[in-house]
This record gives sequence, structure tokens and C-alpha cells, in this order.
Amino acid sequence: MSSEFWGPDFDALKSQDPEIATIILDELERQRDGLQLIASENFTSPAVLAALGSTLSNKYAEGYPGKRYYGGCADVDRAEILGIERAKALFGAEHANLQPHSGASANIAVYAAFTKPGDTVLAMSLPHGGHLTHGSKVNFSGKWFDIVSYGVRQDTELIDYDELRDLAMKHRPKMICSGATAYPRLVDFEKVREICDESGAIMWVDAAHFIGLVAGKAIPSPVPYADVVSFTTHKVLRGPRGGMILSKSAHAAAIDKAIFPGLQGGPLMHAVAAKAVALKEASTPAYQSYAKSVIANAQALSSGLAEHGMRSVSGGTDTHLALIDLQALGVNGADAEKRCDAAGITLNKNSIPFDPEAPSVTSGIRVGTPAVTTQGMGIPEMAKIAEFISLAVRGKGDPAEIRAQVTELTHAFPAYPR
Ligand code: DSN
Repeated sequence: MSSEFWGPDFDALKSQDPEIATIILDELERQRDGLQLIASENFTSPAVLAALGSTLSNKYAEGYPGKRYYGGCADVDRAEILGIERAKALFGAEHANLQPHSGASANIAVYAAFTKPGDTVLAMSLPHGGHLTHGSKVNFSGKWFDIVSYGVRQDTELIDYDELRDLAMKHRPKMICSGATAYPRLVDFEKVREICDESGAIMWVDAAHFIGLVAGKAIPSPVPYADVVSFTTHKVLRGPRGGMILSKSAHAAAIDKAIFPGLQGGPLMHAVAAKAVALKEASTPAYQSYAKSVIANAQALSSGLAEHGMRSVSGGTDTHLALIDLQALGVNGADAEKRCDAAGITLNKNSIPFDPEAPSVTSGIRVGTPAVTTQGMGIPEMAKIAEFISLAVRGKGDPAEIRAQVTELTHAFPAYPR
């Protein structure tokens, strides 16, 4: 073992490529100074960043531990084995694959493992909170598969499990996908399992958004119910950008083959190692307390916004995000996003269920608390953030003045201390 780490040398980057170095520093400043409320973002730890910036990036390792197509893989094998063992232990999973380069890659692998082009898949519609890979017409999933979509009820804005069951029995899909990107409530996995058993479908959960809350034992896990669970590692889970798949052992070979050689070549071993680091961090009591605070903060932010006339879709949240209906304010999502940006508040416009506006405009915004909770903010700060958002979205007050208050708040809770 070498005792010396050879890693990021920012001075070298500054002298060799000042243009890129400046961009990296500007982005760090943006992350530090502003409020980061994108529900799918977080601040990774220095340990995760060190693994990501390591010389493991140099190694080709097509295949799996002990079965590689290149020599010299003994060390990276150890990293991947550790990561797999940590994932299985943390989630109580029978099988884990840490190689997907992203959430979309993980999802493509799920389709490849369980379906053939033309098969019917039942998934949540994008306008009701789903994801591009759940059958959007502009995505491979919508082009290559016969996608039947389910959504939420108009009165409750909650998943309509009766509709889900009826569609499953009528269309007999090969696979049913649950999980979404803009659904603030818990999914009833037991019910979805029953529907899958009744209709003979594979149960696939895309847990990208909430897997970190599962890791932190803050919400129920889909793992005991699902045949396969795909997710990203960079959201609440706070790992590197990337994907992961858990499955029952009966599906292990199909999943592994779908990833390699089915879809990907060499795994990104620096990212695999960084995922292992994040899994270790997520196994601690400190992380469990973080996950609970993420939800408490999201609930406080949702209530705070409601006090300012911004209704949460479904009346609140059980998770890390809230979907806000701006129709009562007469401001669309695109304008709200721009106004917040000008005030140093980063969030995204988002369609709400039954949205009369186009996806490029929308009637809503989505806010999430993973990043601000990592910074150490709590309930009192959520009230302040709700006020800042209200001022910005309504176009009241000088954006520069709101931005100054935002910076004062974020400097009291530094993302990456100076
Ligand atoms: N793009 C992600 C999000 O923001 O929700 C989903 O993959």
C-alpha cells in the first residue's frame, strides 16, 4: 500500500487551464452563496469527492469482481466488492450492482433485463410526477415500449391505486414501475406488490428520489417488496453522480448482464469507490438523523409556503420535496424559476398534475431540502426560505436585496466551509 494519495491539485489546474479553473470556482461560489433547493441535488462530502478525484479513474475494469476482461483489477475489485456488500447490508438487498453510470442507465438496464421492445409497461405519467424513462414519447422508453400510464386522482392528488389495478388487469403489463420525480407522498409498496402479483407483472421501483430517506430509515423501504429497485446515488443519498440497482438474487444474472455487456463498457471505478464511501456514510446514526431532518424541513417549508399563499400539491409532503401550485398567485413556473434565480434561490419549474400550462412553462415549482439540510439548516431557516421564495416569486422587492439576505443565511450555514 502506498502511503501517499495522489489526487486533485487545484493549483496545477489553475496554471494549466485557468478558464476551466475559473468556472469551477464560480460554480463553487454559486453553490455556497445561493440557496440550493433542487430536490434532486445535494452536497457530497470531501471523502466522496476524494474518491471521485482519485486515480481509480484510470483503470479499465470491464466485467465484475473476479471476472474482468483486463489485468490489474485486484485493487478495484476490492472497492467494488466493498460497495456491493455495503449496499446489500444497508438496504437488506439480495443483490446489488454499482456500475450504472446514471439513473437513466440503470433504468435502461431494468428494461433490458425484464422486457423486449414492444412489451407493455405500466408506469407513472411524467405530467403527474413520473420520469422521462417511465415512458415519455421523447425517450427510448416511450419509443420502444408500449407504455400505459397511470397518475394521481384530481381530487386528492394522490396515486390512484384503483386505476393502477384496473390498468394492470386490463393491459397485463410485463412490468409495473412505481417511483417518481415530483410526487411528494409515500408510495404504498405493499399494494403495488399485490397488483403485480395479481396481474403477473415484474415489480420495478425507481427509487432515485427517495432512496436516501430509505437508507436513513426515515421512510419505508421498497426493497422487501420489489423484484428490482433502481436509483441514483447523488440525491438525498449524498453520493457521487451515478446509478445503482438492487434486486432479488433470482434476477441478479439478468441485471448484471444487462449492465455489462448489455449496455455499458468499463465501469467508472472512481465513481464505484465513491458510491461505496457514500454507502458507508449513509449507514451511520448521523445520516439517519439527517434523513429525518430532511423530511421535517420539507414539511416546514411546505407549510411556510402555504402561509404565503403557495399551496403544496396533495396538501403537504411525506418526503424531501414539495410540489408547489402557483396558480393562485397568477405566476407561472418558468417566471417563478427565473425570479428566484435572480434572488440567489435555485429551484425548478415543474408541471403539477392536470397542469394547463406546457412543460416549458408549467404552473408550479418543485422545492427540496436535501442540500439545505446538509448545510445544517433547520425549521427556523425554512420559515425564512419560504419568505424569500414568496418575495421573489411575487416579484416584490429588489432581487439584489433578497439575494443579500439569502447570502447572509447561507454564510451562516456554509456548504463547504472556507
Ligand atoms: N432529473 C432528476 C430530477 O431532477 O428529478 C430526475 O432524474
